Amino acid sequence: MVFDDYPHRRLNQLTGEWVLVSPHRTRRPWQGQQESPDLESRPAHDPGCYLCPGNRRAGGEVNPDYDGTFVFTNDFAALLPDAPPADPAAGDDLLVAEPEPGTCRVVCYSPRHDLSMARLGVDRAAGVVDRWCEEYRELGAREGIGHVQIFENRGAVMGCSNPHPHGQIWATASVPMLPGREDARQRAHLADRGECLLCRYLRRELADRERLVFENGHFAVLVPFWATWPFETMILPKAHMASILDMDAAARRALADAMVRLNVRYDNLFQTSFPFSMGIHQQPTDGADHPHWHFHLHYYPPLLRSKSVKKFMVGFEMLAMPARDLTPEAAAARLRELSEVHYLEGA
Ligand code: H2U
Ligand code: ZN
Repeated sequence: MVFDDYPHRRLNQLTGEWVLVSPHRTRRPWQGQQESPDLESRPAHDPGCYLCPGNRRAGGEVNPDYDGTFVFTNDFAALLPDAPPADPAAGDDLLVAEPEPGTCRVVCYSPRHDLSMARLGVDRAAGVVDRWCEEYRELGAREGIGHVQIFENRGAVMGCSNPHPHGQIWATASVPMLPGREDARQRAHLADRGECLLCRYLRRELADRERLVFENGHFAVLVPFWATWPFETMILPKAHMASILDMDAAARRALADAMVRLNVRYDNLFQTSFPFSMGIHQQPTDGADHPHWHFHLHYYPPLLRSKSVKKFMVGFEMLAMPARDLTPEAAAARLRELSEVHYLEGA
């Protein structure tokens, strides 16, 4: 690209936001420390973990002796099913507030305290995908639930309180801000161009291959052209699918395969259990038709240079716009060259 060596900004087609890219800065000297691989191992069962089978949670309930996945309503849920009877802020056009009824669930991926998606194996990971589909279907069908956000927050640097492999689901009445923006952008793109934004984008990425990390029969894993976080990726279904419920059994398994392989590469990058927030963006559950929606997964990892050097969204980024030095193309090349054998295998 003509901008390869010059500061430029790139448009995030999904959000309409811009990111500043400064490729020339990656040439400045870096006296980074060489860090040793993370070899810390955890027990398969931790008596003090509130997600392990048979243990008591804060709410007083005892977890069943589960084998595959286990889902429960969050004991400290950020959302509650009932709206207050009267709206005290009604009519105030300055201090605007609305009730947000909903529910929060925790999804344990495995009874094994010591595993993560990277080391779960494709069969078990496919079980997680099946469970996500069930939850999305069940919560989305509920009266008054307009959106279901499936996500995982992993690693202490991300503020995750427990290493036991798990994710969360927050179901809300309204469509939250970020999926809402993607909804509007995808809708406008289909209306203007007569084609799905992400179908078109994916075709371009599969032709260019510069930002592609790997692919399987049903999914592509890539660093988006407009990525903000250093090693940000997206997983995109090659076929147009509005939600995870559009996947057949083969596609579900292929998604599990893509997630496991990406997580292995991530762990291998800095030889640590790689922290990130990931989430699935898909069509709202408001009952309306959403032909413009192409479901996808976002991975937002904070690490920049090593297992202890993370990117901070501060200064210009907090006050003006996000910025990056490492180009998405360079990040994709790094991820592409990594092994798909986990660094702890056989260690
Ligand atoms: P993290 O993914 O941020 O670690 O969150 C795990 C969730 O588990 C967190 O939202 C919930 C917390 O509220 N939790 C319970 O529901 N029951 C417990 O006994 C402890 C934690
Ligand atoms: Zn545990």
